[in-house]
Parts: sequence; structure tokens; C-alpha cells
Amino acid sequence: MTDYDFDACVIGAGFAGMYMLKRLRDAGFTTHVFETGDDVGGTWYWNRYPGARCDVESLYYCYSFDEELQQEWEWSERYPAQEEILRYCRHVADRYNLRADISFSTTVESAVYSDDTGLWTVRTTTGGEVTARYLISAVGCLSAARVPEFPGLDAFRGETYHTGRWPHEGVDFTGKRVAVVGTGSSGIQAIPAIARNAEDVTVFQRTPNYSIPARNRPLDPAEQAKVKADYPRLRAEARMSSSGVLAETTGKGVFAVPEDERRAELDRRWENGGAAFVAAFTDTMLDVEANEVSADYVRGKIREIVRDPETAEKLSPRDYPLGAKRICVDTDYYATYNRPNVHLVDLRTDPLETITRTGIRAGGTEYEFDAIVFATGYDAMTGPLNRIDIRGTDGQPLRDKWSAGPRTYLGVATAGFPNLFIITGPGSPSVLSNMIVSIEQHVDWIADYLEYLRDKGFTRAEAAKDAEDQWVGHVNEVASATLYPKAASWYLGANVPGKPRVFMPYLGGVDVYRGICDDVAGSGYKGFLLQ
Ligand code: N01
Repeated sequence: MTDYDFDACVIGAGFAGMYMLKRLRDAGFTTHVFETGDDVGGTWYWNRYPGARCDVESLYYCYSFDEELQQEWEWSERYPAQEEILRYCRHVADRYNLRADISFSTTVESAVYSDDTGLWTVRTTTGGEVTARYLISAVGCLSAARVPEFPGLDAFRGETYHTGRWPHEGVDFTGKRVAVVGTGSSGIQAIPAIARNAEDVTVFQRTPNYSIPARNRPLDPAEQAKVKADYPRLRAEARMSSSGVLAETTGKGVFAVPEDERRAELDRRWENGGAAFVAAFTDTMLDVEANEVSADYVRGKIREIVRDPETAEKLSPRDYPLGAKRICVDTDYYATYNRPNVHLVDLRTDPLETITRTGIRAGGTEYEFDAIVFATGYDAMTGPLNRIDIRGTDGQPLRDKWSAGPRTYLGVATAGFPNLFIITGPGSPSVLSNMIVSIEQHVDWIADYLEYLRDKGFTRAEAAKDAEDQWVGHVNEVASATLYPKAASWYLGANVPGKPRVFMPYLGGVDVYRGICDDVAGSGYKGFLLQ
């Protein structure tokens, strides 16, 4: 008999929460998951905007933990569309009977640790309350959707949407005048798809982005069979790569390659499509001049594709390195601006003044719309956790502890919050990697850790303050040796006014990070205080 409801309570039933549930259940821990949506899928449950598709290839954007599962599922395209990924998530939930331990349509409001009992008390919006020994966050990095506080936001009488909270029944834009605000990965995918149906689309761009064509295509069954036959090796290599993706590189710095070969390499990658474009040379993310070679190549492509030179220039990023904001992967993005029904407003020269009853006023011009689509992104990484009232020892709120930026040990635990584990938290590779690889690594590591604690008779595991300080220092040091902090990106919290500018993910690489985590585990969890 235990004096609490569950060994572990997990928040979120996306890829991370589902696998965490399976692993803990298999290890004999009583586990319960709370999920805001009415089904599994997380990101892929919410992001149903037109054109939503993953930019990691299907055959690698799926679980590897079960050989039968990875063999039985058939992907239809090189890059999976939202609908197909969601179908896959549902298949996984059915296959392992996961829904039995998930409360859907239930949002966790607060989670409070008691020093007296050593338990977490978790309260939900449905009025429920449970106690658990361990609290595991599987809330994801990009789940706190954000519409900026534009003046006049409530005045608009038409329809408004955020890409990350898209209506499940879909939206028919036929015959409508549509505004899209934001040109990150979501906007860049949605704009061409919306433009195919809407009467007219006006894009409001604050920062142009570098985007590489996806070259999506149906998956050839023979190609799929070949990869599946070689899965053990390919998966092992992905786990030991820097980004969790098998991205081939020349292994050379850009200036070590003669100019014609350099150009040929970039041509080949542009034709092949996808984010591997950035991996061509070893110094692209380390050296401004090296980066400029790839950046200039993309600007040249924009000029080739977009017929109106003025529009092409507005679409060309010039003031931050390629890849320092997450590289975008698109289908027909730049070419969409050749359509007569698509217009671009550059908010740098024509700032967005206000949203009006009938549309948007920017740069002194009134634009009228039937619908506004906000592709304005997320309060990334910390936002999903800070929305929950999480309190550790002495009632300390996590949001207060992180008020100057997130502080974690290994991105998975934080001092003052015993028995709290964060899957792909800030300070881990997470968003800089194939999320599925990082999720599996964290889930396995956490499950092994809980088994260790149980076997050794410990009931309390807390990150030590000095280990955390060292880790935060290391994460910052690695980031500052790269070009990443040179862009005002959501990695840095720069998209949210007032958010501390701290580079949140760990740039050391999935391979290096895995080694560090394994070493911590192998040493009996150094850096943790165990009782
Ligand atoms: O969000 P974003 P997203 N006024 O933050 C603009 C993943 N993802 O949803 O750059 C005017 O990137 C903002 O402008 P600026 C992927 O990791 C993956 O597109 O801040 N504009 C920007 O243009 C991605 O990085 C996939 O100047 C404002 C846009 O809104 C992450 O999710 C697909 C503004 C927000 O872009 C987030 O992508 C989709 C303001 N006040 C998403 N505030 C794939 O796998 C913000 N903006 C392909």
C-alpha cells in the first residue's frame, strides 16, 4: 500500500508523454498522464494549419523503441504531414493501450511539492487533485502559443486564428481576403497553402527568414524497405550524431573547398532539399564569413525565384546569420510571391500600427481582411512550464526561480524542485535536434533513474545547486562560441517582450549530451542529492 495516488504523474500526451507512460508502466510504476487536448499527439494535435508538415524525414520522425512498431508503420511521404503524424500517434496510443492512463481535456493548473510528505500534489482544471512521488513534464517546447499584444486586437470583427491552435474542423478561405502575420516556419508553410484557396493574401513580415525547399515527394516502397532493413544501424548512427539526424557533411570548412566545388555542394543540397543544407560545411554556424557564403547563396535563389526585385529584396535576410533562427523548410514559399493574389508588407518600413475593426493598419495604410492568421510563434521552452503554478521546496514558484532565465541541471532537473523531471527541458539539445531522438533519450534516462532510485531505496532526488550552476555556465559557454546568439530568435526568448535573453537549448550536440547523461547515470547520478 502506498499513501499516494501514483508513483508518477506526467503532464502532456504528445510524443514525450506517451513514451514516458509506456516506459514507466513497463517498469511497474503506477503512472497517470494529464492532457489538455481531447486526444494524444501534442504539437501534432494542435498544429492543423494548412501546409503543416514536419521538416524531419518521416522514417526518422518516429519512435525507435519497438522494432515491431517501426517496421509495421508505413509512411507515405518523405516529410510527414500533420495529419499523418497524428494518425501515427493515435496508432501508438491504441497499440499500447495508453489512453487507459491518460485524462484528456484536463489541464494541470498547479503542482506543489510538500517537504513533509515528499509528494507532489497536482491540481487540474476539472477540479481533480492527485498526489504522486514523481512529477514529469512532457509539456513540449513549443506549446505556449502566443499572439502579441497588438493594439486594437479585440476590435477586429472578422475571423482570427493562431497556427498553433487551428480549428479541428479546418478553415475554408475560399473567396476570402486573408492576412498572415509572421514568417517563421509556421507562416512559411501556411502562406503557400492559404494562397492556393484564398482570394487574396497579405503577408506582414517583420523579419525575413532563410528557407530551403523541402522537395517533398511520395516515399518509394523500395526506399522505405531499404531503410527499415537497416534501421538498427541508422538509428544508432542518428543517436550518435550531433543533431539526431543523419545529415551528411563535407567535413570541411567552407574556405577549404574551392569556390566551384562549394557552389556545386550548395546546389546539390538545394536540389536535394531540407535542413541538411546547413550541414554542408563545418564552420557555417561558427564563423560569420563562412556563414555568409550559404546566406548569400539563399539570397541569390530568392532573387532567381521571385520575379519582382523589390519583393525579392524584402524577402532576403541580411542582418543575422543563416541558421541562427531556426532554418525553414518550405514548399513553394518564395514562388508564392509571384502569384497575383499574394502581397508582402514589410513591417520594418511600414510598422504595424493597430488592428482595426476591419483589418490592419500598417505604415499609414489601411488593409481590409475577412480573416487574420497569426503565425506569431510561441513563448518557447519556459512558457509551457511557467503557465503552470509549479512550486518546489519552501513553496518557491518555478517562474520566480526562472525569472532571469531557465536554470537546470542537464535540462532535465532543477534545484529546489525534488522529483521533478523535465523531458527536453531548457538546457538540453531538444529543439536543436530531431525531437524524437531527444525525447527517447530523456525518457529512457528518466525511467532508468526512477528504477535506480527504487532499487536503492531512495525517495527523493534533487539537482544540486552547484551542479546546476556549472551546467548553466556550460550551456552558455557553448552557445557563445557559435553564431546562434547573433539572431533575435525564440531560442533566446527574443520574440517575447520582457523575456530574459538567455540561449535556452544546449548546443553541445545530441551525441555529446548523451555521453554526459550516461556518465552522470554511471556515476550513481553525480550532481543530484539523493535521500
Ligand atoms: O514561430 P516563430 P513559428 N509583430 O517564432 C513574427 C517549429 N516549427 O510558429 O522573426 C510582427 O519562428 C516573428 O517575427 P520576428 C520550429 O522549431 C517547425 O513559425 O520575431 N511579427 C516571426 O516571423 C519553429 O522555429 C515546423 O521578427 C511578429 C513569426 O511571427 C518553431 O516551431 C513548422 C511579432 C514567428 O515565428 C516556431 O515556429 C512550424 C510582432 N509583434 C513550426 N511577434 C516544421 O517542422 C512575432 N512575429 C517545418
